[in-house]
Amino acid sequence: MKDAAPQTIFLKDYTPPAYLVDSVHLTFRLSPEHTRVISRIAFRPNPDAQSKDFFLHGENLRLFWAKIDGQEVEPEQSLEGLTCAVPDAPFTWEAEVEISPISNTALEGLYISGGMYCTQCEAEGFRKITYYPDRPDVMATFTVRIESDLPVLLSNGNPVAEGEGFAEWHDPWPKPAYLFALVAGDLINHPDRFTTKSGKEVELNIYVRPGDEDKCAFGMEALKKSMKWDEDVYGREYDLDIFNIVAVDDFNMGAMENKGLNVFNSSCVLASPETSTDANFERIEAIIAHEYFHNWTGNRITCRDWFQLCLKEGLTVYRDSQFTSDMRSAPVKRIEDVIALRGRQFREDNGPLAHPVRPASFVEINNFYTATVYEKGAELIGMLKTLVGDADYAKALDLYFDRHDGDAATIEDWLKVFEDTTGRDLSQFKRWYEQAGTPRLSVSEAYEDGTYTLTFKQDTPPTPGQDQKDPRVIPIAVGLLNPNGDEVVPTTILEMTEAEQSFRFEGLAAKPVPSILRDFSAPVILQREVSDSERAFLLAHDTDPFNKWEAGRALARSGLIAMIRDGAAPDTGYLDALQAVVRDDTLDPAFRALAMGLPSQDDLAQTLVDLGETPDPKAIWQAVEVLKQEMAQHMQDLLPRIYAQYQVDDAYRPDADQSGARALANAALALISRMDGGVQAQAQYDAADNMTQQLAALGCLIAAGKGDAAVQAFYQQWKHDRLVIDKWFSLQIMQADPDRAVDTARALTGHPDFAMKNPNRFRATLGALAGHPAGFHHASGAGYALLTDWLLKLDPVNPQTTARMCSAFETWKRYDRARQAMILAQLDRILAQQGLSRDTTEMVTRIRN
Ligand code: 0A1
Ligand code: ZN
Repeated sequence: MKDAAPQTIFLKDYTPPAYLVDSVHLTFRLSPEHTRVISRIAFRPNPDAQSKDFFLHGENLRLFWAKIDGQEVEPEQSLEGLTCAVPDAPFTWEAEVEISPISNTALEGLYISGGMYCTQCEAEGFRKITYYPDRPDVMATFTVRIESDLPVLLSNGNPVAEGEGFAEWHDPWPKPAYLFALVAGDLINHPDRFTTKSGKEVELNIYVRPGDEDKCAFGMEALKKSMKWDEDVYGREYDLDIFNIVAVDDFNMGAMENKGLNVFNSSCVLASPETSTDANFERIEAIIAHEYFHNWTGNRITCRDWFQLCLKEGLTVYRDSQFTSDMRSAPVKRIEDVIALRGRQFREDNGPLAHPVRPASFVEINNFYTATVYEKGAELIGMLKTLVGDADYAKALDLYFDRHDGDAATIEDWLKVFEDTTGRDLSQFKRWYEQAGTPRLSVSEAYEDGTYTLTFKQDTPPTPGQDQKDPRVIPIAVGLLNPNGDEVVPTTILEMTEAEQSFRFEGLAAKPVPSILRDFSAPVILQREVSDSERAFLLAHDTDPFNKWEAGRALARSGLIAMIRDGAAPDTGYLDALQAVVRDDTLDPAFRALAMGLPSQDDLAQTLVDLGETPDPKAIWQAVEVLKQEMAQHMQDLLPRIYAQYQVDDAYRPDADQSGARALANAALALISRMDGGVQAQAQYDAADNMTQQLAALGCLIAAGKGDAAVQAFYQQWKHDRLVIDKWFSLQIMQADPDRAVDTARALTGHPDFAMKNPNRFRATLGALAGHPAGFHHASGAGYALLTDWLLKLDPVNPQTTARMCSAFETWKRYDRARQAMILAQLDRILAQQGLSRDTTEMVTRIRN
């Protein structure tokens, strides 16, 4: 059978489902090759429907029989599902199908990972399990019976019965099929309990494969903190008797919020000091919170259709970032989030894959789990909160939960609760959801007779399918400093609504220095001619930690650009200003570590493009190397003191304080290694009793060209641990010299531990290469060819991960003609592959246009 031609689906074509479902009963007879799924589904006609056609999604299912109200029927089957004549009244549908979990390498639907059965149904995986109206606006209660000899049999909701070879679960909360989950395996649980604020006792479990049981404690603490935080901050309580988390090795994404049964990529839940870095711990805490918070923002209130994905994802990312800010350091979290936003979302928004936070069309929804939907979606929530204020934000959220509990809602519903709460008209704000592209905000200033005027102009470049952009509401947080460094106007929110708009500050004794877009109050690109001396002034005096960091980053960027463009020497003004920050013991060490970071090479490439230049990835890499060397030299007296001062003597804790100290000491170590040839790094490597110290030292040794022995020793020490070996794969590539990166990656794809079918290992290898700009964009084109070879191998196995990794090519238009031609040739090679998946076809087609 031939695949149907991929169809574009449009938001404007939404129609309500023809039939609604009241309840679903499923029986699974598990077997690797021949799992049987027997369904009994209570349907009723939807009074709001525009059609009476009965259609059930279903893919790769072998149908044995189907019945309506007990009478066998002969449905008409197609590649996408089936149709059947049905009564114009409530009826019961029953069917039995067979599926083969063992052959499911796409990891959507029911599959087997490391001997464990598990499911992934978001977005459209349930249709690979049984025939069903697989759309989020069809919500039903589920009762599930699992028959298997495996000891642990889990599904959503509460357990209702279990016995020899079976278990039954009932989920009383109506849900869409994408939240269905089943897990079965020989698993070990890490148990705990939580009492909700109204006194409900909840059993908590983290289930893992034997051998991983020592890596659950941190995740469990994070879960309990998340449950408490959602009660305290949003008033949201948990609503089942049990909450289960399962760690799975083969998983396309980070984790999944299935009702009462969250499934996690093992890299996003398993943690121990010996095997996980501080960054891993922080990420795990955030992802556990994210999935837990979905219980209200996603599950109790879900999305009407997949165009509304940002309704649950933007809000839930925003909530998890609030949680991390509360648990750790808010300024540090904000800086980290903005680095990630600029690195992934601005890049996406600026290229051929740009799309609105709420897309208007898609071919394959899996291609829209993007930084735009998630991270920019979260920025929109933050702006909304800034515009309405904290108190009205809290009221609007209460109204949202009251009004829409149990609904499949839309962005219109979401904005309406804010309009009803505040009386504001949010129609202009809605443009943020509908228009793609990052606004450029240019600023000019004037000072006369004590009045200081800031004039802003906003402009958003065209994006695919959207040539014209309308002005958006932009909350611009501004503070003003006196020339002596005192703050004369504390943070004020300017609400920009026009294409061009001026704001006046009166009664100022002298021309102030503005600190604009504090705390990164809007996801825009600020374009302002600022002298290096003003940047150094803000780096020294700004009271807003984000803008203080931003000033240092801008200084570093302008110095690097001068080095790349004009062959300038490293800017000593920057080095002096940085040194002052690094030595300032009143500043948070984590902040100082962030200040020592340089703009990414990808960021520098884009900055050059914005200046009308064609970036040379190797030249960018070299400039960064030279600057790092200068930093090491310039601070050579200070760095050993910092390194020694911020050694942590206490027992390892992955908290903000300790990890901040380690981050600063390790940033110092990276520079020290440039001066001492890796002696200190080797000492740290040998003494390390935690992965943060060990991996940082290993990175320094590889970068110093002294890593061979440690690389071998690390492998011998950790070859039994899949997650640590992922780090081993990626670090070698990340730290490789640009001329060696492709060969290193290629050699690692030949390593016996390379496993294409495991998304983590694939990303650790080919993703690391794509993340090494000077290696990936090597003038030989070998990086492009190697990635393409592997994408072509992976596509028939796992289309979702293949398609996502195609975004490595999204910046192709930045580069010179020779590189462009080589990339286009590889993209054409991908498109020419027989039977290329819909996922990859859509991505490559969009990138190429
Ligand atoms: N909803 C999950 C992310 C997710 C999306 C799709 C997946 O498979 C295609 C898996 C997970 C979250 O936001 O965490
Ligand atoms: Zn999510």
